[in-house]
Amino acid sequence: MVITGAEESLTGNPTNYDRLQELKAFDDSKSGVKGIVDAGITKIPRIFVRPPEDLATGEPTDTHFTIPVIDLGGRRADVVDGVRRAAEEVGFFQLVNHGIAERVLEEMLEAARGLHELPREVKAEYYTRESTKKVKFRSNFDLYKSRFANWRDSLYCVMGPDPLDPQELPLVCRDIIIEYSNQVHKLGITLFGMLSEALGLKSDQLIGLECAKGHVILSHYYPACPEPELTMGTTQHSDPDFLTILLQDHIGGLQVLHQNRWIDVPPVPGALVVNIGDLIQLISNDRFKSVEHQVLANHMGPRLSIACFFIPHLYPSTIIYGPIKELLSEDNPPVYRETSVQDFIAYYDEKGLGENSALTHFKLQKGNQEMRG
Ligand SMILES: O=C(O)CCC(=O)C(=O)O
Repeated sequence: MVITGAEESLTGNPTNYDRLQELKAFDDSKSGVKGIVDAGITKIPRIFVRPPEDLATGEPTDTHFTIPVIDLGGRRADVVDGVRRAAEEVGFFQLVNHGIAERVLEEMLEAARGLHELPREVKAEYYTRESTKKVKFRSNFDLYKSRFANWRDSLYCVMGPDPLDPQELPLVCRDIIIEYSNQVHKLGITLFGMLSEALGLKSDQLIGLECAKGHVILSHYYPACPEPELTMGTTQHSDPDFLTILLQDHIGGLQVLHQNRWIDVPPVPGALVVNIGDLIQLISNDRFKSVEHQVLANHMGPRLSIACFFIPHLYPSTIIYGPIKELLSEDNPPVYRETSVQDFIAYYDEKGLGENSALTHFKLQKGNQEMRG
């Protein structure tokens, strides 16, 4: 693999830098960021290096504001109210007492580590960018579209709505992914009921709109980085789904953009992080916020996180999504045009991660915001 280091990228002749060739060399290695780290590098390859202006977006970290923590074991009306406020004001909250046993959370993180730390040749069997594959290991889904590669590898598994053949999952994490997937799906159904009520709708309305119809589990692995100040674990972005439930380990690094300041999402033992996705912002007509977030690279690591995206990916859904009509009025006309999940995802994937929200593309022009009957 010929990938050059940060030193050359900052001081070398830029005409010597064939970015596409270096991306291909990295991709063809099928060993991800972990493979580079295992090779013993001390300077990060320049496909990962960002100029300072691309590292410092937003204002400095705000240490006064904290992400809300919601106790799912509380009185239902209080929980729904907490969910409503968090969804409207922050777009993120941490959830405790959610019903998924700590044993399951710990085993899930341990198995994800086991997967990413398998020998290169075993992981390479799963390494692919083929769009129809339900289980794939890869580094940077938008490798050839983004300006800078992220310091992370991921295992991507489409868990529903059609059941996945367990044999497709790597043995090291097979049973626990299935168990975690079932439990997090149930939790998602509970949360969609609460989000419906928080919008003043019938509690089954979002489920009726198939918001929990499909889910994808992503196991992210962020190796320790020798030069974390030059790169990112995950670029600033919002999520292309209805809702995300995230399990993070103890390392930290996840940050949320709130009023143009980065807020840390500190690891809370046993908690899950929940965030509103772009498609809920669209159907709630901007009432609930799909907020940008990022992950810092770190000298410490590896960091592990397990994201569950509620989205019927690879499923031929026929539902067309637009702002829910019960939420609209003369004073609150639709802000977005209608779209299918497939079109939304195709647009997001083409665009890649970044601060330019996919939602902008689906916004109606001012003159076209008519009420639908
Ligand atoms: O690893 C994390 O904490 C966040 C991952 C994330 O933002 C994503 O999967 O979209």
